[in-house]
Amino acid sequence: MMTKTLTLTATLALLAGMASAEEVRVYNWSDYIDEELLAKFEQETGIDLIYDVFDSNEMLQTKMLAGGSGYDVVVPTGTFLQRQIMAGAFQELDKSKLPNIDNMWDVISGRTATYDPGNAFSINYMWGTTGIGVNVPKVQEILGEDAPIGSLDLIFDPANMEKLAECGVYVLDAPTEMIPAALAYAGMDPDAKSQEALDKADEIFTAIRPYISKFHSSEYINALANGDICVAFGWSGDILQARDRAAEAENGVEVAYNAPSEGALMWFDQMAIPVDAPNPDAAHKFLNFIMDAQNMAAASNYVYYANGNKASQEFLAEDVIGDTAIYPDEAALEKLYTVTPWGPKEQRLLTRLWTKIKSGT
Ligand code: N2P
Repeated sequence: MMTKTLTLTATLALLAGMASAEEVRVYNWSDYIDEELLAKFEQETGIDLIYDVFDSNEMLQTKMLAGGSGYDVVVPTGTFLQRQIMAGAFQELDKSKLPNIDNMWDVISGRTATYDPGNAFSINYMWGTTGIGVNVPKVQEILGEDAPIGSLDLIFDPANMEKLAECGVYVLDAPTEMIPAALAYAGMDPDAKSQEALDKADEIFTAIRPYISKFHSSEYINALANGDICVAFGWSGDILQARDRAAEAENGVEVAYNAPSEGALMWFDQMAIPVDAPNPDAAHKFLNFIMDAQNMAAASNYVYYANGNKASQEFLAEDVIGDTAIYPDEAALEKLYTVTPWGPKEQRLLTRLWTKIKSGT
């Protein structure tokens, strides 16, 4: 009798234990957080955090439009978020569960409201620009002291690219960012989506295609840092992370990031909760944790991206808040542009063009 009672008690305890093993699944960009924060979230909440990474909006969008991703928190860029909201992919945030939302910065919330009116479905995680990463000594050795490291000429002028090909050039596998850059180089509206614009982008990429060694959206961090490549067209913070990795390795590689002088894309990555998230309550806890001023500052200090959290600013390192490549001043801001989403039909044409460009045929 006694034994049986104990067994039952033990069974109940076990079941209770299983029920309390709460989980939250987060799907974020690669190289986009200080992993110590993930451990801190688990310690503070007792919730198991499953953290997966991606490096392409298109990949995330496929999952969001199909549904059933199993994720509780995802991080699309504003333009993609907007289309996914319209497709019904997200649930409205319950702001009563997000007291730290008061920490958010009205300047950025004002801008993200363009993609998510009233910021009803998302909070800003990070924002940044898309631009040029170079191994300065290497590029100057090849193109001379006055190499145009801050200009789109570096990437899109075939005469430069032909020479740079010998030390390696990667560009993002992100058509919604690379096509606008080509259009900015041509002096056209970077947000144009007409056939004429696509043809122009095709022409520009076809001329430099033989000199691009890879289209990839995350490998360039290490490739730049260890000297495998000398140029990457990529994301601001990623290139600044490459700068640090190179400095730590003391390998003679000196990386610099520049937002192109002709104009750079400014984007906003937004945390949102899928409509079919298994654990929306834990998702809100994760969002609230991220919006804590010190947590958000720790994330930015680690990945070198600006964030949309005003209260975090007093905790930011000087080489983050004081760097106009991360927190642009008025003059830097004037050179940044934003873009609008591609509709379903336009997106198909864009994808077809991008596949053609990448294949080099
Ligand atoms: C992080 C890159 C995120 C920027 N590695 C893309 N929106």
